[in-house]
Amino acid sequence: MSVLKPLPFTAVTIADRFWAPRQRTNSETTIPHELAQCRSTGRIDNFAKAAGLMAGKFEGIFFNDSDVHKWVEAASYTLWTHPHPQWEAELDEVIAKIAASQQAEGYLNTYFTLVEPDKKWQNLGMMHELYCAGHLFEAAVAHYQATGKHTLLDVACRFAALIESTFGHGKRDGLPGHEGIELALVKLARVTGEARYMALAEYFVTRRGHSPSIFEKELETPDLPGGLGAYQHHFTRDGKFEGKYAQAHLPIQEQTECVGHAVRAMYLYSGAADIAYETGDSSISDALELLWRNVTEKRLYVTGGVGPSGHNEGFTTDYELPNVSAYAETCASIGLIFWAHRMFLLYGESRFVDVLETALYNGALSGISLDGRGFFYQNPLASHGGKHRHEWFGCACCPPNIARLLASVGQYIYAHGEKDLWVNLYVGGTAAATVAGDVSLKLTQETDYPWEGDVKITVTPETPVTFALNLRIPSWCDEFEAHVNGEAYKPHVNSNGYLSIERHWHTGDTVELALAMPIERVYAHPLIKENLGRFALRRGPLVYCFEDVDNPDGVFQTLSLADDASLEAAFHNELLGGVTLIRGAGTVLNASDWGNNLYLHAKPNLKRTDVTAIPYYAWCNRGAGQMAVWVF
Ligand code: FUB
Ligand code: ZN
Repeated sequence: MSVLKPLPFTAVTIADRFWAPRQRTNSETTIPHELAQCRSTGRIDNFAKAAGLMAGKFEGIFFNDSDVHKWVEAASYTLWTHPHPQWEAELDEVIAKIAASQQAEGYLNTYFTLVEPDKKWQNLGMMHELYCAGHLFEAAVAHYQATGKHTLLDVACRFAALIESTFGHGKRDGLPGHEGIELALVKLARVTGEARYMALAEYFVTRRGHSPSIFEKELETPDLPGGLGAYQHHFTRDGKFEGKYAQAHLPIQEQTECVGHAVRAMYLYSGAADIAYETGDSSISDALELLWRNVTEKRLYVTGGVGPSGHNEGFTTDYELPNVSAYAETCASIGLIFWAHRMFLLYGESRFVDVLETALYNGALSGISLDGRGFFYQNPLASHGGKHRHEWFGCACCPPNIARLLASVGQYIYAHGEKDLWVNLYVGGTAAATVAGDVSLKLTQETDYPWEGDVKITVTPETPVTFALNLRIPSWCDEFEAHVNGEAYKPHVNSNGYLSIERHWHTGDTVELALAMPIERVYAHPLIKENLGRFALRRGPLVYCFEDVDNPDGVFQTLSLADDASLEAAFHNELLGGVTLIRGAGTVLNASDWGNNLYLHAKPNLKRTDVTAIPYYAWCNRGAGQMAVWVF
């Protein structure tokens, strides 16, 4: 097992034509838009009310604080990438209200402060106090890293100290019903050096799933805040407490299948990977490997979406991956990115980044519109036309989650070990790193990824230095060439999936990597029933889809491409913010062939038509229409 570290977002700048414009839109449109939504829905006022700064009742859902915390996290990263004095002042103002709402003992949750002050920590299974705390901690760490200010970090530490003195071995037995605090405590521990936060994270990860069940016991509490109804998902149909919904059915070391609510699961596995990383506990990493195999071999959408069912917002059974009804929550794909990143840091293997990349460019990115103010909660793989993007949601976990992901995407590009450097994502820009112990180095990436697979990397160490530059060869890439300082480099991909170039590097040394990016047809396992006889198109990291607006001929659902149809990829600057379209000849059924007949007795003719596919992430940006990832 290797122990790698990511280059933080503060060490990376992005300058390309894919991510840089998205980060700019995030900064100029999404961040202000989301703040306005948090304001108009009473989310910010809830803090002012809890602080006694204004009169009034709590507004909204009991975990609305978490949306503000995620917004603070996103805005903090954005201040680093796009400094903006006005936004810094607005952020400071929001943080001041959050801080003012903190109770004397350190407690911070506006719902309980305003609505049920005597019932704190009583319904951990459903009422999200620890989940909201986790998002607060993540926001505080990001704010501190981006601005150097302690304003929110101090608040987070006071609350973390209270939670730490309340829960744990020899203290009160308690667990979050919605995970997230585990990975947040790890971040807080790393930035503050406080070992007790790490120990608490470990307790939350490892106590889960042991009997007696904390959640089952909690049900005996008379007059539970939030009521019993909220617990419904924890029970089987015959009324037995089960715990799968919140991954509390088995200790993490014994879990082999991804179950229950998908966002909860992704956050738990991320926190567990952090603990395995910190402690070296192989019983946890071995279980995570089994869980990883379960999700990637049996429960993952081709887009990197997870959790097909709206019923539990989560997992069902192996191979059940419906298209139109796919839930595939934006937050779940984001959670998968968190988990995949941590698995890479644990194992140093590119297979984890392959999944990270797929979720990033597809299932997560589809969650936000091109103009930065329209969101998806669910990310289906087909639509009959009724699916719209929304400016906000009553339960608004996804919009600020995608904002914080976009603002911090720099942290997923590079990693370093004690000596060497890893390039995981191909994104134009620069990175500052230290290699071979203590040699500072600048690295510049030039690329038009994801549209083209050519990448040029220039290495600028402060003094000549020997180390290995590990370039990820994506699993979708069957052919590539590499040149070092213009000379062909013998391509040898190591068993971890990297082209490892170990040499004595001098200022200005270059590596050119040419990843072949053909259009590929992807076929689903036959047990994924809806996709039988169908295929999806993929080019490089991008999964494609068809929209009826580009394919208006005939019955959209019958769109088909011949086996030998030649497909062409070409970049169109004028469309959808600039995208590579895939075009080719196909066929479609013509409804008009039926005339006034309900049934025909002769096999209908297929009509020849030109077919156009767009990147999946870009769908539903021209109004709601029909869409399909899988076609015949
Ligand atoms: O419960 C908090 C968040 O709201 C979950 O992660 C989402 O699935 C949504 O239910
Ligand atoms: Zn969400």
